Amino acid sequence: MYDKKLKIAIQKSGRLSKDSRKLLHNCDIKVNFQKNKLISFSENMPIDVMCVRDDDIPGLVIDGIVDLGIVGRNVLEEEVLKRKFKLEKISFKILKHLDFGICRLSIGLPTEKKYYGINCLNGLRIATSYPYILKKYFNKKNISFKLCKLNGSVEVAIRAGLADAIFDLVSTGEALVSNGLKEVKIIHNSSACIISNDSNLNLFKKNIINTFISRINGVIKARESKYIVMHISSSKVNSIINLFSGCTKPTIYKLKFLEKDEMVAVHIVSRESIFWDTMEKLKELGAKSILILPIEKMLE
Ligand code: PRT
Ligand code: ZN
Repeated sequence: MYDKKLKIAIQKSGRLSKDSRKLLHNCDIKVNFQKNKLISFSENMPIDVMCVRDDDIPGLVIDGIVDLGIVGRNVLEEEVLKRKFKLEKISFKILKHLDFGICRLSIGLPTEKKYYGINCLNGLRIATSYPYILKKYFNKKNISFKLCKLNGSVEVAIRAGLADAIFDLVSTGEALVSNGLKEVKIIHNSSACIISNDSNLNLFKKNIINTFISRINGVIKARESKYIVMHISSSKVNSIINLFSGCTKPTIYKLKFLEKDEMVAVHIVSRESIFWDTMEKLKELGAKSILILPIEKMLE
């Protein structure tokens, strides 16, 4: 049967779920999420959203059960390595790296334990939920270790006498510190990404995906950009533009209430956040009525 609905898998509840839903919302994909329902339908696009555990998302995409998935690269990499180890066929594509779910997989040791390089971990028992990523890295470095596979509470494994070291996700590092641990080596950097099973897509679905990705690009660009409005003497316009690297061509309006010095209104889209020191430099150049505004959407 010709499948006319795109299926997207996102995390049901957890660290990626709020941002994944927000991303769909910002791309104007309206979904009426209902508690405890596996599948929710979009009201305005031919899209179904499947809410599942994050660990299931790579497999659902690779096996072609859904077309797209939003998942952390850590979970994706672990599933891919596991399937490669079992000599299974893997087909998927990372369509877009996203700017949320940012974290890293690191080795943690008790604070008092001395660390003098990766070789000092040789032969230790290491607790982790990510054995395949750990094994890949240690094999490359020719280091052996004993595995303690845990699906949660990894940071208490040392205190519980289960392991000598841990290999776990770190974001701020507070969880490590509060468990008497220190981060000694980052092995894998991660953030959320969108993956697709491109071997399974008809033209109709490909078109919806292209629209979705183009909207995501617009959302991300808009989030990183600022709209700046100010009044300034026309002789200072070039100095102003030089302050904003990567800004698009400014729009300049002549102001009617002219005095000796010709004043203009300058509108600029800056690709970067604007800090107070830039505002102060603008003021030093004589700019008045400076406004920095957020941009909601951008399509170029
Ligand atoms: O139920 P389900 O299986 O779907 O969820 P889960 O419990 O397996 O995952 P969840 O929701 O905890 O995390 C989902 C994804 O978010 C992870 O796979 C990562 O891609 C990403 N992510 C980003 C993180 C963190 N930051 C993070 N800090 N995942 C986990 N943590 C843990 C960390 O290990 C520590 O225990 O959060 C705790 C606090 O971290 P610190 O360093 O900020 O103190
Ligand atoms: Zn999980």
